Amino acid sequence: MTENLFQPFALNETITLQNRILMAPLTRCMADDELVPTQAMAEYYGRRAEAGLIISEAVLVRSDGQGYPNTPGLFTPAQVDGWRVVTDTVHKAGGKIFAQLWHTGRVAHPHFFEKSGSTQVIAPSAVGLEGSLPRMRELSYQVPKAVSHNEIVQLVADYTQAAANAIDAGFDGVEIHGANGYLIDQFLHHDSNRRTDEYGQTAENMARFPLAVVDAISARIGNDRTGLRVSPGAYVNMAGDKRDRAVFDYFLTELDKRDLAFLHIGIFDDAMEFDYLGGSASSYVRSVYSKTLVGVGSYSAEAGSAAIAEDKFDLLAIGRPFIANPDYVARVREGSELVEYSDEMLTSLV
Ligand code: FNR
Ligand code: 8K6
Repeated sequence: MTENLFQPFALNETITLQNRILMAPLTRCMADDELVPTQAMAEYYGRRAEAGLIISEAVLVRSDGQGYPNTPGLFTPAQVDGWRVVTDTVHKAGGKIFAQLWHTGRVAHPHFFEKSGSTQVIAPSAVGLEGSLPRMRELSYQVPKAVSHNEIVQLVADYTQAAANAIDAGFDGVEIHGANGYLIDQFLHHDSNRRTDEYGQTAENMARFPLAVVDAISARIGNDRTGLRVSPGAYVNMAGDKRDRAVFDYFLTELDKRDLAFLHIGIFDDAMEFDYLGGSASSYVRSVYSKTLVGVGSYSAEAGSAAIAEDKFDLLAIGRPFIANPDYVARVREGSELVEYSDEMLTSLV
């Protein structure tokens, strides 16, 4: 039983989705060396246009946000032109697509961006990640530089310009990547935010930069075209801290006043429970946030449909199964069998 997934869903007066299935953002590391999306990427997204909404793979708002090879950007004219081919292809196939706007903060590495002239990794505080980069084992994470107030103002401007570039490139909107331990999330957790100025220590201060990004982008492109992904439960690139709960209680209450297109949970498995949240990330967010919520994380179509029927969230995002099945939506609608995902599928764009 998955019928409710095939009901249209109005995000707001501007955007109505043809069904409740989102393609989750999936980094594929397949842009060219100038971080421009390719024709193969356009075709890959075009094949998935039956999703109610595609969220693009994470897209860099500026060069020093890069922490993985060949992740696309939205900060040069060539990148904007490349994305226009992608959005045209998706629109011609009847779909909708948002760009996920990304800066990795302390997860960045100069190996990827030193040719831009900068070698500095930035973050809220000078607290590095342990260990080495995935599949780049000779590189270890650096201790970042704590950003100054002026650098924070510049970051807000760069996120906002990237959002305007996304609209210019034909995207239907943007999802701000506030999840998974990257820059925005680094402000929201005590593990990575040790600041003593107006961006640290209290819930209001720790939410200041994330809310500034949300508000500046909403003012530039419209709150109806702005979504946000969050990870209140620390599970990747981050250590949890029970004090984080108060930060998210405040942040989510503020977001509730803003009428964004949607809020989206950032998690790999929604069965994961966090003691300081009193349960799963989605159940916690649902209890504090009253507007449109996207659930995700190791869901089958059947389990996601049941969760929607039980009002645990409103829309279902699907990640790995969408890599394995370009025609995921049609297969679910027709009840045909799915190809099982495996990590080897990450080496090519099918
Ligand atoms: C991801 N995920 C992810 N999340 C995100 O916010 N931005 C991204 O660019 C990526 N990239 C990415 C790449 C790959 C290869 C995987 C497997 C995952 C997380 C993804 O959006 C989703 O939350 C998880 O995959 C859980 O959903 P599924 O796969 O269980 O349906
Ligand atoms: C947002 C960027 C992510 C970048 C890259 C990708 C890769 C990963 C892939 C694999 C899959 C695994 C699943 C399990 C994850 C658990 C997280 C703690």
